[in-house]
Amino acid sequence: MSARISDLQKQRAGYQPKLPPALRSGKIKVELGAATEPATDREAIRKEFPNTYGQPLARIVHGEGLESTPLKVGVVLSGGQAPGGHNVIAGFFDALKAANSESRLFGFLKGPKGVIKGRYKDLTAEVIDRYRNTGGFDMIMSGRDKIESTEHLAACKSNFNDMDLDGLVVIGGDDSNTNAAVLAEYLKAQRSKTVVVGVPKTIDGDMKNDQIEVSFGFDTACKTYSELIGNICRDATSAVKYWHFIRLMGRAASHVALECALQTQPNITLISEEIQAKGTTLEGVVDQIVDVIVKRSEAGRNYGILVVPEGLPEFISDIKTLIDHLSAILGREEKYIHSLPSHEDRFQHVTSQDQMDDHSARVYGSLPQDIQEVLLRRDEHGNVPLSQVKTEDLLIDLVSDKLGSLEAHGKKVKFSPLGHFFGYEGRCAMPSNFDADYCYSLGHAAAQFVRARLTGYTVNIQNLTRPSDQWIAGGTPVTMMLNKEVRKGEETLVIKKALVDLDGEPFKRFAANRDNWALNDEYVFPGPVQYFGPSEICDAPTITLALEKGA
Ligand code: FBP
Repeated sequence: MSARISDLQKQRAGYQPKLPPALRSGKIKVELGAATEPATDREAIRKEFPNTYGQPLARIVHGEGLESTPLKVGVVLSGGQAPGGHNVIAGFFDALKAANSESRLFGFLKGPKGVIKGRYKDLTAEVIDRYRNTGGFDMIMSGRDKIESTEHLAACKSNFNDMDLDGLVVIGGDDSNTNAAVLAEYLKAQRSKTVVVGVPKTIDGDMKNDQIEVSFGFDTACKTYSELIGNICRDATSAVKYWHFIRLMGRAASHVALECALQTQPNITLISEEIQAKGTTLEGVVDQIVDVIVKRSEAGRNYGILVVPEGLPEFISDIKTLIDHLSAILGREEKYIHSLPSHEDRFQHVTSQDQMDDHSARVYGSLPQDIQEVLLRRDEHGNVPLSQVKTEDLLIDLVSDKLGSLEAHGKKVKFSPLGHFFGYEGRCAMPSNFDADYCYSLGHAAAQFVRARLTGYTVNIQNLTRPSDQWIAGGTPVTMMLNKEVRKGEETLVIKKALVDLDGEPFKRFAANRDNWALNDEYVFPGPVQYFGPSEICDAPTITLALEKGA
């Protein structure tokens, strides 16, 4: 890494993140509540987690209780980057050292694979200090491998024995926290002393429930994308000639798109969950967009902003059916299909009458060739690599065709589209004050759970829309958050993924305003994330969180 750091980074290095009162206290204990139950699938969960099922909720409070023996602890970053990961580690480190300066922290390298292979580095104060309040996961890097198989679990146990490890903190999303619980269960069954604690991370914002108010990183990523969208809105009203189609990251849920819509008020925002609930077809989606473009054009506005969530294709009914058909065909004869000499041959084969119905064949045929090709690929987990689908370009093509056909019927609409994708631009941004404080607090909380020898928990900080003086730190047993979902084509026990709730306040606020935003220029320009200045600008949570909590 470069020896030179920016002036802002220098200033941020000195920022002291805020902590909830209980975590600031020199004397800390973890209070256990009543036993918990998952909402569904109880027997299946109890069967897979006999040693960690039904553990109580836990809350960190002021009081005597936790021992201060020196600990050896590991930390791993899992999955996609999210702003604030370094602060989780810094908070974890500071809390461990505050309890006993002899404690040591090891960072497993490049994600869960580092845990399986036993690759780690010593995280000293010197290392930690270089990364305080910075974005990215580059302190120890991340990876998407999973600790799943019995061999992986056994390898982890053996590494932990060799390292004499008291605890492991897994910083990840719903899958990684589920896998952390599996590891916790395994280690407990094996009478290992190593406890495993999870921290909720993902910019997608889909790891949330009654216990976890928001995953870290969502705040900064949405604010960063909103700045960019606001800038484009301003450009659109200046140039008055382009329609900007903006795809936003978020593998499945549309939380990022919804939050950015609430912040910037673009003309059209597609919410995948609504499209799925209404069973809207691809043609239906295109018709909705064209309707707004035509109406704006009639009002003399041949420009506008459309926001589309990355996960959209799998929520459109006929694309979903098409993907299911293609998956079934690939399941039967993937090798044969990929041995065919040209895309034309593959197309003819998969769309033949004995393979798929006419409607799916027509939908497939309506897609541009590059997207047809992506839909014939599967990643190592059997999923379509959807992030490679340029949905913004697909919509631009289909809308252009539709407008072309209107022109053939005498209705001419000027349409100059530009496509954008905002994803990686936001994942490593310098954490907002909200994420810096929240993550540092999560790290502190994780340290107290390891000190209390609690395992199979995901830590949380609650009351997040209030000032940090009123934040409450605690943890939820992972078994309480599990349910059965189909992942990689199989029913699996995982932490329930939170999609956009169409009855929730954020969606209702959006739905109540979108017709106005569609036709008029009601754009809002949030500007860049602010780190220094008035608290109402620097420390504000997302609109989504504020509306969900009635703040
Ligand atoms: P996590 O769920 O692991 O936090 O990752 C989320 C995400 O940023 C998605 O929004 C996006 O679809 C995906 O990662 C991109 O994955 P990759 O980093 O492998 O390109």
